[in-house]
Amino acid sequence: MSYTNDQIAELLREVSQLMQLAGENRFKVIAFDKAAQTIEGLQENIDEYIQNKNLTDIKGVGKSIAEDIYALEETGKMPVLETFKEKVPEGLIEWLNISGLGPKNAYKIHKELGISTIEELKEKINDGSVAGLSGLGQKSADKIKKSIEWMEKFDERCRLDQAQEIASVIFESLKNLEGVQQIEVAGSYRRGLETIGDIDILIAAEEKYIEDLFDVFVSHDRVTDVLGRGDTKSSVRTKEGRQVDLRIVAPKEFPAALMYFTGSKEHNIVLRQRARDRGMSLNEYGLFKLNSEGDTNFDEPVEFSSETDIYKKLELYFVPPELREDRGEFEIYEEQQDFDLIKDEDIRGVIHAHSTWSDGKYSIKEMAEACMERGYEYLGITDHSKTAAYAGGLSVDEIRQQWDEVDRLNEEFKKDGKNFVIFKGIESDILADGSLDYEDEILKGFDFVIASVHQSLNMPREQMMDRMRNAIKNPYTRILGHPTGRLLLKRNGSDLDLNELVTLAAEHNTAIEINANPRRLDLDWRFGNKAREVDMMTSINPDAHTTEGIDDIPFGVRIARKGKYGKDRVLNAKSADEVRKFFKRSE
Ligand code: DGT
Ligand code: CA
Ligand code: CA
Ligand code: ZN
Repeated sequence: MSYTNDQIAELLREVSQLMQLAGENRFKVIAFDKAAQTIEGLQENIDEYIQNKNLTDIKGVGKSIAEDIYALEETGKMPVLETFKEKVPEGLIEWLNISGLGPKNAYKIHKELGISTIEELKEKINDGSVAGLSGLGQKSADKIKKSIEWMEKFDERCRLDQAQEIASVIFESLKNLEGVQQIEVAGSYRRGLETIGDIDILIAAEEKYIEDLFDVFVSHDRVTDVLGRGDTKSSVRTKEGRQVDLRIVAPKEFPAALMYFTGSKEHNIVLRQRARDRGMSLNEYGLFKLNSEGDTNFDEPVEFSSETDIYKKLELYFVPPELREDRGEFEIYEEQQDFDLIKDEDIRGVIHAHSTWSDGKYSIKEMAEACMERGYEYLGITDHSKTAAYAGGLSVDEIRQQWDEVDRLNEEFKKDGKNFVIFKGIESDILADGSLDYEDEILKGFDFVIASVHQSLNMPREQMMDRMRNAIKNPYTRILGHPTGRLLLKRNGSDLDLNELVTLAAEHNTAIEINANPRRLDLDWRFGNKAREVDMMTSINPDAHTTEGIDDIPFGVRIARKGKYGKDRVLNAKSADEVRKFFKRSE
């Protein structure tokens, strides 16, 4: 086995966190944390040090940590981590985020009360058990309680897929209830933002149904706390720690309320101004004429029956929710109804998927069949390249065998009359200097190459830029994979000037993928305007490691919509023949 610098750093950091919770000596804790930091910032590949057995040459890596890393390399396990994993349950790590609760006390509470989740902790604070522990007392307990409340109130956001899981369950539980005329999830969720603060649900119902609807909502079995309940709005917290707001409005107000609560705030501000410019006032209740003093005249409503209607009154075509960010959508929808903005149904094939040849869970054939079942016309298989040894990257020999397998499968599909083709691809690591992972002789044999960074993501900006520029300019690179390497809410990506890279990619007729894995969604949609301006091609890639991973594509489509990609600029919305042409650079 071989590991990246980041992977090893992450493991060391986990050790230091677990050590804190186990009440381990402070200096040991710091030692692991420091080592993690150094290794993360290391220019060289740590593998070289491991092979040369000179890890202790790295400043901050002492003998015992070095031994742990050698052991990891040999056995796939880090002994010190295993020891502490046994001592401390994983849920406890989250407790470290509670200010006012030090690791020592955290360990004490966990040990003496036998609890390890934040929910349990809250219970034990409320029933006085925490205050009763020696060395804690009521004051500490109150402080912890407060900071949990604070943490939850200003809690980090969650990913779109996590929000979807919660939103859909609650939506389903409400949609068929008596009195519900219309229901929609609004807010950032409806706009398809990559991370979600709270989930906003909106229902159109007559007043007499409101109480019963709220009763069902607040007693849903996902709900752990009722944060507030009023005449028209209730807020709850789910057991995942997410806040969900339910607003119930009069049916005739629904379109205006939906528009308002979909946001974004910035989009709404422009809409309100457009209304004023046309002698009207727009708010969450509706559209009204202005009186002679320029105030809203609630006695003179302007009729509408849908969001489209309201937009029309503001001299706009319907703006798809994903575009409501005040980033140029008004200019577009003043002029035209649609510009072939990419849709789920437009996607014709799957590009960027892994198989058992590297770190995927299914064979190429199984992946291909899963694509066919879903109605796709092609699969671009891209296992990892040789430098990504930790992910089972392919040697030159293995590549040749894989090519034979793909040829065989393609013949088989043809014989069976299946309209399906597998493209031979590779997800080549972008090495530190920006070069690809094989000799030209081999690169030439692929139908296409996705070039991705998997190691040393934290190089200084200029160095990282050079690396990426080289990768984009390489004639074999057809798609740049997850360009920043970010993991949403977990790790910032590389420090890059993406506007420049988007431009460069367009110049070299190379696509930059929108990695559809909801943990990545990288390239970020915010570079969509630049991409549109320079006519950059994208490809909405699931980076699937399992057959289910293919189903991440719709997340990528949402992000592509936010980035204003038309169907014509999405590679896998094209036919297999057109894709082949793009790969061959022969247009
Ligand atoms: P989030 O929850 O942080 O992911 O983002 P949103 O966009 O869902 O924001 P949220 O839940 O605070 O509010 C939902 C929508 O309600 C928001 O997109 C626009 C509208 N809204 C909320 N507060 C205001 C406001 O103060 N002014 C305006 N114009 N609109 C607002
Ligand atoms: Ca929200
Ligand atoms: Ca909200
Ligand atoms: Zn991949």
